[in-house]
Amino acid sequence: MTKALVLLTFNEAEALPKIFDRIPRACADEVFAVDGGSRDGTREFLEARGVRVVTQPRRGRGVAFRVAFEATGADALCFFSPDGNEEPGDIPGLFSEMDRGWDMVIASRMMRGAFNEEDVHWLRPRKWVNQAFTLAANLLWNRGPYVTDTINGFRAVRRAAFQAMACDADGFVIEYQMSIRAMKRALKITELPTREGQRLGGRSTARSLPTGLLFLRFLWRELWRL
Ligand SMILES: Nc1nc2c(ncn2[C@@H]2O[C@H](COP(=O)(O)OP(=O)(O)O)[C@@H](O)[C@H]2O)c(=O)[nH]1
Ligand SMILES: [Mg+2]
Repeated sequence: MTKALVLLTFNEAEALPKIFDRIPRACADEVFAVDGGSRDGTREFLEARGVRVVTQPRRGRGVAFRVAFEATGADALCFFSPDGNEEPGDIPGLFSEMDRGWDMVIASRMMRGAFNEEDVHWLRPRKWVNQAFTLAANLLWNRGPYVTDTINGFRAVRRAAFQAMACDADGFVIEYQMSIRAMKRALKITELPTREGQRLGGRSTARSLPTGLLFLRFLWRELWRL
């Protein structure tokens, strides 16, 4: 099974240099970045280190996932966002699980042994909203073991599985759509516990309320589709 590690970036020039050397690039046959149109030197930073940068036709993480599969012929792709939220040390583990035959392996911030960035607080609004969406997906569509983090983008996916999912979301709802479509098609999903870190600079473009409303609209639409 050939493996590609895909870095997803949009204006990450501040965080990227702080994490880049910790990315275990040798565990993949190929490493490249899909960029949403950075204008802060992200692309130049990567290219100076020999990383191919593929530019998306338009912004959005959903667009980036599809562009990544078109940009490589690898059998399994691991998606990593180098902003500090994801632990690069978990990448080899995700690939090893793929070698065991799973269709999709998700790094979970919610399962036993995992850590969510809000776990330091008593109030965890973002985590709880995520868990509600995850519960809905599991109740509606999952016939296999409970998936604890349907929304995390840090995951590895098999090419054939991604094709079967036929995802059309353009933005931040893409990971949730992938999880739901995988459940609907009874694909084999597993999870590994991960520790979510704090952003290392730059800023998030996923604003909570608009993203939440987008998820609700998406969930409604997904009820009526195969
Ligand atoms: N390729 C690509 N990456 C993106 C895009 N938008 C955001 N990202 C990356 O996706 C990751 C997560 O985005 P972020 O704004 O931090 O969302 P949050 O982690 O949910 O708060 C970061 O590494 C961003 O650089 C996009 O349009 N295209
Ligand atoms: Mg982030």
